[in-house]
Amino acid sequence: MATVSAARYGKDNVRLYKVHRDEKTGVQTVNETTVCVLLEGDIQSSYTRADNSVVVATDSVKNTIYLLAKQNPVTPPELFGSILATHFPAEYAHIHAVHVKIITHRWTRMVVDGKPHPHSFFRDGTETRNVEVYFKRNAGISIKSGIQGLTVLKSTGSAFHGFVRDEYTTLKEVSDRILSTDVDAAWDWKVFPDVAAVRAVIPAFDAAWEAARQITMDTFAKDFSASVQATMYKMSEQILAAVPLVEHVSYNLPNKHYFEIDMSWHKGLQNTGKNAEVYAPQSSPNGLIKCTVSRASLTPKSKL
Ligand code: AZA
Repeated sequence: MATVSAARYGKDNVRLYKVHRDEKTGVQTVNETTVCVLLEGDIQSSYTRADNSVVVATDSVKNTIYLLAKQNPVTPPELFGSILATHFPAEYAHIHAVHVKIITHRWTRMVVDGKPHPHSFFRDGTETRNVEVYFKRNAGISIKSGIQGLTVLKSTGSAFHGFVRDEYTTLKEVSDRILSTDVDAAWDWKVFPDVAAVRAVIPAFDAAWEAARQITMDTFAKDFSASVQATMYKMSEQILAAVPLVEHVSYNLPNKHYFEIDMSWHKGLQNTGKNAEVYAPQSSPNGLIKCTVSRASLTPKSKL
């Protein structure tokens, strides 16, 4: 006998743009996101018996995202995600839990003639601010915020030595190397009982995103990196210290290798070690280093 042991459904890749027009100053502010909303509940019969009476159509889910965006603030995304996630169980008795993901794309205001332009923006990179909200009836609102796709590189100030050397090892120990990664960082907030509790700390969400981004870049730049592992732990510790409402911080960092090119075969040209100038960036394979750092007072939550 078969049974549905897990099911969720909804609309993904809902693209949303909202403008705020300040009538007094004429300054406009824009927000562009990609939203996913998936519903869970007493929906098994739609799978097992083709019972569509329990299905809130994914088209209606999309319509609801647009309507709630019109009727509510869409920033910070943690708040809009909470409004979306709590809407469906409030509206439909058989929907018990909702997963929301909001990806915010960058529109950075242009500086024109030395001044911030009132209505022109540019996409300064593929970095996104991501928020995942999970609401379950009687279990509160869980929010994970993060940064994805922040590509960084340092041309020195990184080493890697002292690792296991055995019959499988060919990697040379280095005291100076290039370090590059695409930052994927996330932080889990303590569970909020309801939307009112989320509203009560609205400024904390942007402040945490700014702090996490700055800590990531400052530490990447200033820390003499003994390894990706050691550097990401230092970043996580600082985010926990900076944002009291955050319980766990996770990093997921590819180690994007830049290989030296031995040119000695050509007239003895020196391009390795301290003479290395021309490198071959590698797209694959890459190292992948992950960790979750939690407040010592909490039971570690493994996300590895
Ligand atoms: N961590 C690093 O920072 N660099 C590496 C690793 C590692 O685990 N393995 N090879 N190179």
